[in-house]
Amino acid sequence: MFKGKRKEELKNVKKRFFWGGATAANQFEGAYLEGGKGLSIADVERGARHGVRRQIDENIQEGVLYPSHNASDFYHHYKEDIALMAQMGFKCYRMSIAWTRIFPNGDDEKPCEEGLQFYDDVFDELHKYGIEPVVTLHHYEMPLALVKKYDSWRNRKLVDFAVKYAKVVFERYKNKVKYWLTFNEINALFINPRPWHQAGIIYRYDENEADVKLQVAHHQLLASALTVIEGHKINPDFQIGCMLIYPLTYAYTCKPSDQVLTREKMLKTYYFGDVHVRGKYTNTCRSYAQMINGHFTMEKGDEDILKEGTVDFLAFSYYFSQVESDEPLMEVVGNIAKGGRNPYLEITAWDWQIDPIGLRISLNNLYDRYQKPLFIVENGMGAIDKFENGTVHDDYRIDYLQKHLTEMKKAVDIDKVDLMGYTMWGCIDLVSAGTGEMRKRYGFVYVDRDDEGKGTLKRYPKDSFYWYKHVIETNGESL
Ligand code: BGP
Repeated sequence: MFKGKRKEELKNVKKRFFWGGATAANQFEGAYLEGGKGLSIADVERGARHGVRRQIDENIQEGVLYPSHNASDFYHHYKEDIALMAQMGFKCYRMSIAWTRIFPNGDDEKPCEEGLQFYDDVFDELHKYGIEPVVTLHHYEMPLALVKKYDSWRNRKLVDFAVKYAKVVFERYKNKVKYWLTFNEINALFINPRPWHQAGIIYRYDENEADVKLQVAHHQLLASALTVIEGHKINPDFQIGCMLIYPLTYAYTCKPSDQVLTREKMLKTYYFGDVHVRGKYTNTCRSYAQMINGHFTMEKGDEDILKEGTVDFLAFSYYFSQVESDEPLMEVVGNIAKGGRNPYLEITAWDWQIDPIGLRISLNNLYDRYQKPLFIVENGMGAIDKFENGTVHDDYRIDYLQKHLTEMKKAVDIDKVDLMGYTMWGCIDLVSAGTGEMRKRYGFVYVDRDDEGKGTLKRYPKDSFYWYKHVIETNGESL
C-alpha cells in the first residue's frame, strides 16, 4: 500500500476506471474463411521474418504463412480467453469487428448472419463476467473486394458502405455495446508510407500521393462523422470515440528550427484530432495540407456532417517517443512512425524507445488541446518471451507497464486529466501488425504458437498476468 502523499495522489483514478486489454480481429481471431467471412486486406499479407515488413500477395499460396489466417484462433477459443480476462478482473475488453464477417464483400445487400451471431456470442460471454466491450469498427482491415472493385477509400462510395456496416452492427448490438471506436489509428494514414493497412491503398506511379492522402482522409473522416451521427440516432447512450496513434516527438536540441520541425511532425496527428473533436478543418489542417502541397474535394453538405458528427471521447495508442532535428540523426522505426534516437531512453528488441514520462506528457498534450475524456486503448511492450515450465517470467514487461501506469496516474491525479481507462495491447499473445510475427509478444497470457504456424494454441498465464490482476484489484493503487 502507498503511504502519505503518494496515497493521497491516487484518489482521482475513477472508481469505474476501465482496466482491460486490447486486440484486433485480424491479429487475433484466425478462422479467416469460416462463418461466411470474406477476404480482408489483412488476409492477403504474407508473414515476414524477423523485423521485415509484411508482403502483400493476392494469390494466396499453399505452404506460405499468412498471419491473419489462424492467428491466435480466438474464433474457437473465445470462451477460454474471456474466462482468462475475467480471472484478471478486466472491466473492459477492447476488440474489433471484422467488417468481412458482417459484409464479406463490403457491398453485399444483406449482412452475414453467422458473422453477426459470432459477435453476439462474444458480447454475451463478456457480459456474463461483467466485462464491458469496447469495439473498434475498422482496425487495419477492410473487404478486399472493395479494393478491387471500387479502388478502396479513394472512392467516395466507400463512405456509404462503411456507414451501412456501422448501422447494421449498431442496430444489432445496441443493447450489448455502449463504447465504440470508428477507425484505429486513423492518422497512421499520414504517417505510414504504405497506407495499405489503413485504407487498402497502394500508390500508383501517376498519382500525387499528397492528394490521395487528403482525399482518402476526407472520406474516412466523413465516414467517421456519419457513423457518430447514425450511432447516436440508434442509441443516444452510445459513447463513440476516434482513435489516434500518438507519436510523441521532442525536439532534439533547443535550436528553434528543431522546434519548428517537431511541431510540423505533430500536425499529421492533430489534423485528425481536430476534425474529429472540433468538427471542422482547422488552421492546423490547412497548414498541413499546404505544407505537403495537397488538394482534395469536398461536396456540399460535408462541412455540416463533420460539424454534427463530433466524437464523445478521444482514444489513443502510446508506445514510444521519438526526436526530430534538421540535422541527420540515428533513426529508429516504431510500428509506423520513424524518428530520431533519443540517447536518454532505453529501447525494446524492436528499437521502440521506452518513455513512460512521455505518456504523461501525451495525456496532457491531448487533454489541453481537446478537453475531451481520453482513453488509452493501446500501450505495451513487444518482447521475445522465454517459455519455460508452463510459464514466462516477464519481469521486463511488468517493469515497462509499472512505469507507464505510474506516469498515467500522475496525469490523472496531479494534472487532472479526464481518463476513462487503460487497455494493454495484445493482452493475450497475437500476431504483430507490423511484421506478422508471433515471436513479438505483448500478452499477459502466452499462446503456444510459433512463427512457422506450429503449436498447440494452448494458453498459459505469464507472471505479468498475476501482477496485472493485483493492479486491477487495487484500482491501480498497488503497482
Ligand atoms: C498499433 C496497432 C496494433 C498493434 C500495435 C503494435 O499500431 O494498432 O494493431 O499491432 O501497434 O504493433 P506491432 O504489432 O507492429 O508490434
